[in-house]
Amino acid sequence: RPRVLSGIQPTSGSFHLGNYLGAVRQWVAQQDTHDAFYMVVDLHALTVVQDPEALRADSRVAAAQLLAAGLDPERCTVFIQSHVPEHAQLGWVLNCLTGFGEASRMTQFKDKSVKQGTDRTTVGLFTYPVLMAADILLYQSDAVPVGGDQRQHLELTRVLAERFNGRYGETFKVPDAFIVPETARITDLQDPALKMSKSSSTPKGIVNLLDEPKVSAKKIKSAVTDTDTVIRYDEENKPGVSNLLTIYAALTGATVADLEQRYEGKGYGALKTDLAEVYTEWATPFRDRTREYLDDPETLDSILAKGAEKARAVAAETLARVYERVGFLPAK
Ligand code: AQP
Repeated sequence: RPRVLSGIQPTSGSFHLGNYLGAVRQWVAQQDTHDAFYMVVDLHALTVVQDPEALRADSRVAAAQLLAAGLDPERCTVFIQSHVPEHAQLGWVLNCLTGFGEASRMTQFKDKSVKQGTDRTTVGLFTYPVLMAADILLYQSDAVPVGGDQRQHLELTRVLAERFNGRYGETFKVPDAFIVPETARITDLQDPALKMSKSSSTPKGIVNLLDEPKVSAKKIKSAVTDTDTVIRYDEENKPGVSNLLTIYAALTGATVADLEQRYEGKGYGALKTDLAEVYTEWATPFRDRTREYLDDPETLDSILAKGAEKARAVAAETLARVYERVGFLPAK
């Protein structure tokens, strides 16, 4: 079975609809076709200021949401990144293989650092993509299911894998990004030119999966569309409507063409009302299941402990090979 690995940050508690449709939904599908490793990336979360207690709590909330979304610890490995120290250890080795200019060209870093200002931007945020490369390469992953915003980071991962292999001999598998084009970029409900995002969306533009479904339904109903009335997929001229059609199709399994036909001659109001209902039907049991996992932290922690053990077995093997290849003296 080919192997996949991916991760999600535990920040802000709730995942948003972009995280789910762009990434987590694929993870659920791939647990039956792949040897799958999925983690809550708390080391990555630390690249911006976190309240320690909130981070600890949010890591459990993130893990509970992954399970509630359908990840089954019997069919895949779910763990917390900081439980596997090899991530940070390989991250260091790869930092020493990455050019400063190369890291400076990462657009997500550029965007975020401009927004925050250099004084508030950490070196951790700068090396985030290198740690992400370590995450992926440790598991000899064949594919990495992510949203479109991670494409450039995946390209860096491939470059670093090839560079290491070229310098020290074949060590890492060179992974491919797995990006589903239809849901690669779920956009902000209020500004469809932007991606739906924890750090830049306004509260009205983002659908947080753990919010009261009523609150999210209201946001969907007041999503920005356009002055036309035709329900048609056209990313360029009708980005708001196209985003709603994408979400609707992804949540129901209908095709966008089906939906265009179903809503022919109907107004945006009908589409939004129906989508609000579809979303509510999906989100209500999702929230309930998340709460159930959170109500039983012992079971949750034991799932995560088993996941970390399985992950570590693979990660330790890769790291040992890397340490030997780069010339570290083995500890006796
Ligand atoms: N809008 C999106 N559409 C499709 N996929 C998305 N992802 C994020 N936003 C969208 C994908 O979700 C996965 C987890 O992402 P993350 O842990 O990196 O979460 P994040 O980056 O903190 O989420 P945000 O909202 O994008 O945060 P900020 O604003 O901080 O950058 C990834 O696979 C990602 O591609």
